[in-house]
Amino acid sequence: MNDYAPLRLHVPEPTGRPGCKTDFSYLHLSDAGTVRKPDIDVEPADTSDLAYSLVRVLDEEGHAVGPWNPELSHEQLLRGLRAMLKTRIFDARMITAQRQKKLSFYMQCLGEEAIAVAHTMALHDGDMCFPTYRQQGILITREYPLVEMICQLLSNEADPLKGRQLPIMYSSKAAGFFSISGNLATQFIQAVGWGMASAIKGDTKIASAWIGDGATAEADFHTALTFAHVYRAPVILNVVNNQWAISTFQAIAGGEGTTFANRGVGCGIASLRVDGNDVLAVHAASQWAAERARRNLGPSLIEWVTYRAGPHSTSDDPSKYRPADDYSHFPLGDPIARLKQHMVGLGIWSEEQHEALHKELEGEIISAQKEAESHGSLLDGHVPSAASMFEDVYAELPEHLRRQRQELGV
Ligand SMILES: Cc1ncc(C[n+]2csc(CCOP(=O)(O)OP(=O)(O)O)c2C)c(N)n1
Ligand SMILES: [Mg+2]
Repeated sequence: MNDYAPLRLHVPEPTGRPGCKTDFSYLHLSDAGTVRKPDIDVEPADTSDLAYSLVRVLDEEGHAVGPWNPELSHEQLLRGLRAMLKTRIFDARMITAQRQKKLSFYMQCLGEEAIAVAHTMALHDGDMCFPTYRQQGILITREYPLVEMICQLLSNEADPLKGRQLPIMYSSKAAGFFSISGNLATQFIQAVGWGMASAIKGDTKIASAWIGDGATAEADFHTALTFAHVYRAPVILNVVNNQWAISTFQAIAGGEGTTFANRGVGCGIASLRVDGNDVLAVHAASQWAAERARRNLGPSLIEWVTYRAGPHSTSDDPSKYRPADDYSHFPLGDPIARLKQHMVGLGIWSEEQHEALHKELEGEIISAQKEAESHGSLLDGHVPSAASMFEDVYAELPEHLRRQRQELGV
């Protein structure tokens, strides 16, 4: 006989479910301006307090406070606001186009716009991003042509990827946007490898890797951290903790008893946990990490705390697994509203200007959409010809594929 109770497992649960309001106290927030900013040559082990607190710059009134204030110029603030708003309007229009059956699938980044936009603003042209499907803000900030993005979404005759990728899985070497892979977490090992190659070549370009909270449970995440640490690869490791991985809560991927930022510290990587809905904090932390990478001080891992405000994709209904109004109670607010409040407080922005910018961007997106649709959409069947599947793989088409192509008559 022994006096032990039967063994049991712990299965994490979210603090809210449909009909039961979320208790967001699990987030462990810090007040704006209270978290220290270490020198860029900080020892990774000396960042463990930063992996548990939350870097924030914008306070409740929209003032920029504390050591992480990046002191952006008015032009930079406006550039950030513009790119975030453009991303949001673009997403909204593409969801409508998907509902109209012009495209097969879409994924929005509602509520997470600040992360991709302000991070990109802190990078240099030529730095390579290895994004997931929720960083369309990178392309928009780098002013990649909207028409090409929409042609990719429509899988039409002018799709630069010839219909070979799921909509939203863009690819542009020139824009420093590595081909998106549907296989989660592959971005991390590829980015570390690219950064290592950049160092081996003696180049000055750095890599930026992206992953979601859920995908950190993949082995590739951990492999990437080991390589990044061992070789001090010039890479920024971004973990976007938007609280959800489709219908599973972030605690299921291991965010309950520790933080995702703390994974980095445990691997010997300088790490920060940052308010992802605070565009100024995102810019400052990204710049800090980029500078470390550029000066051969090694990788940095940043956990961006944010909230996936919309459904996972056009194939998801989140009201089945979380309170429908959850986002309106998220304590870090909305990134666009917060930057707008800051700019209005500075006296450089107004409601009227905001409305005018909204109209202007909407007009730009509508005309890009019209032009893209003139090349076809799923509705009219103007999709790349079947012949294109035989192209771009072999320098000389092998005999058996030549025969298959003949059989198809294309
Ligand atoms: C290796 C792998 N496993 C599972 C999937 C299916 N899948 C696609 S997105 C997703 C959720 C990912 O959540 P997270 O990493 O938190 O990113 P988020 O969607 O929240 O941005 C899953 C499970 C996949 N594409 N690849
Ligand atoms: Mg997620």
